[in-house]
Amino acid sequence: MVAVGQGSVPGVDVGRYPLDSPGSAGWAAAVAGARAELAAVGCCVLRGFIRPELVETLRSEGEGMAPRAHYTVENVNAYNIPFDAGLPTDHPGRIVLQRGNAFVARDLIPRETLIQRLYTDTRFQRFVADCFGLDELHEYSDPLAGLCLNVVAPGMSHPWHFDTNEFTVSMLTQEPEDGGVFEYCPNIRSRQAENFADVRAVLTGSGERFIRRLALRPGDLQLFQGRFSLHRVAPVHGAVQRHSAIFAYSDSPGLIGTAERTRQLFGRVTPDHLAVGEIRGDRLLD
Ligand SMILES: O=C(O)CCC(=O)C(=O)O
Ligand SMILES: [Fe+2]
Repeated sequence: MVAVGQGSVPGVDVGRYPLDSPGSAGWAAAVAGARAELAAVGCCVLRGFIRPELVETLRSEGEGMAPRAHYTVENVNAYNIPFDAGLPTDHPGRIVLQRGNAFVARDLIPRETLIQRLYTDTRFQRFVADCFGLDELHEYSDPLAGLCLNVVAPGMSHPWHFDTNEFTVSMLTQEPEDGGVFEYCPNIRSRQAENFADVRAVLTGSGERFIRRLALRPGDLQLFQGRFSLHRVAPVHGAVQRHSAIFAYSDSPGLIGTAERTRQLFGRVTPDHLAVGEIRGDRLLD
């Protein structure tokens, strides 16, 4: 394993992205670039964010934890709402998709791994907050959902969906041999308009005009606004799993998932989740 320098931002190529000197010209330029891309298409990729000599560490740490993922195939829709919600017959929420990705929960990700150290690093958090134009950025209180490894095995996909949270930070840690491309439809809906016909076109395979594809490499950092941009990880092919780290933050403190959703995603809950209904009814993930 390659040692990460003492005092450096864990694994980050600070030559390209000077997270260690907030407010410097290089820092401001990186933030300005990210903001412009986010404003235009709701997505930004910071290429080579992790130092090249640490990309193999990133990959092998992910490979080591991947067997701890909760493997299950769930029938879902793009909105993650119940199928019995009484939707009109042509509503895209009626289209059944199979969610075959699996998450390694935060409490099963060793503390010393690069992704765990990056998630809690205050310089990383400050940089991410600035890119998204947020005054505050908080780690989740949720002991499982705050940081996850998303595992998409060959033959599986993470189907089309909108995110509940307005912004997502992620990093590919292992590339599949083939497939597994991140696809997204920039701002296919807005706060004002659901645009069901367009969403339906994408879900039924006739919405190619809306779709963009990202050629991600391990160690690239992706900033994404998934609330308005329908997105998926296309089916993975070949013998190698696709792994990505999901760094979940919120602009308000104390966020924790519902027991029901937590059980679906991770196959279990913690006492914190069971206490949620009583103490934090206003800060649920769903
Ligand atoms: O793993 C990825 O690249 C995408 C994950 C995603 O869309 C999600 O977790 O909501
Ligand atoms: Fe998503």
